[in-house]
Amino acid sequence: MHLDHQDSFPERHTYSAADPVRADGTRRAPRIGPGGPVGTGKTATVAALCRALRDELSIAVVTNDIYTREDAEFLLREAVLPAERIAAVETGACPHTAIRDDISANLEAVEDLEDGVGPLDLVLVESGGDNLTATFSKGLVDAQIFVIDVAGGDDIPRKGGPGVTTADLLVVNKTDLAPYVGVDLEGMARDAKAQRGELPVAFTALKQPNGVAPVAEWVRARLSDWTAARA
Ligand SMILES: Nc1nc2c(ncn2[C@@H]2O[C@H](COP(=O)(O)OP(=O)(O)O)[C@@H](O)[C@H]2O)c(=O)[nH]1
Ligand SMILES: [Mg+2]
Repeated sequence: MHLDHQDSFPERHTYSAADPVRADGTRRAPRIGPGGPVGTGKTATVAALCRALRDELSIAVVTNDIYTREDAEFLLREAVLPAERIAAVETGACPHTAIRDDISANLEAVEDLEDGVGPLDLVLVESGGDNLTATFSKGLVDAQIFVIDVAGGDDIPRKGGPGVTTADLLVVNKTDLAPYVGVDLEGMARDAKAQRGELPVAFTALKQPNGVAPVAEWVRARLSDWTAARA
């Protein structure tokens, strides 16, 4: 029996991009999500971005850990932002579920920060460490940064996966370690380009002074795009 499904498929319901306008009609802060495997430098990226941008922007951060508030506590200890600008979501499960599947706890944390210390210019939502397939729902963030590091091996860009191939920015961190782990940075850059085409890649050494500069520049450019879209 042949069934013609053309007119009979059910309507699809997916998370669409979160509404960019607040209830009062003003444009809300863009939400940028650093994700990537455990230990690559997501929290280091968030900390360095806060230090680089906090004098020019009103920033808030949401962290995601499985059973702890470790990343939020690190950011507090490092005093990258006042405590009331940092919120911790305990995912209780694989971190990607809270940034991709059921994003409600993260959305609530973002909204509480906006209500408590807003109006904000920028919200950073750090994913818990996950694997190469972990990506954010477009209903939670407006742009994603995928953080990998050279110590994970120079074959990671070649292995692909949605983080490496589709993130709005790919950060290859810990370039200072390249000589110690025998990694060819130019080869990594070629592989990343082959996977990503024109999408940008930033090589960073976040432990070095101003090592976050290429990522901070990219964030500034995203913010001016965001503001320009208001017109
Ligand atoms: N050598 C080196 N270590 C780094 C760099 N960035 C971060 N780290 C260290 O790598 C470890 C994991 O970083 P973290 O930001 O917590 O990773 P996360 O799990 O992705 O959030 C920490 O000990 C950081 O101090 C870097 O550029 N170079
Ligand atoms: Mg972290």
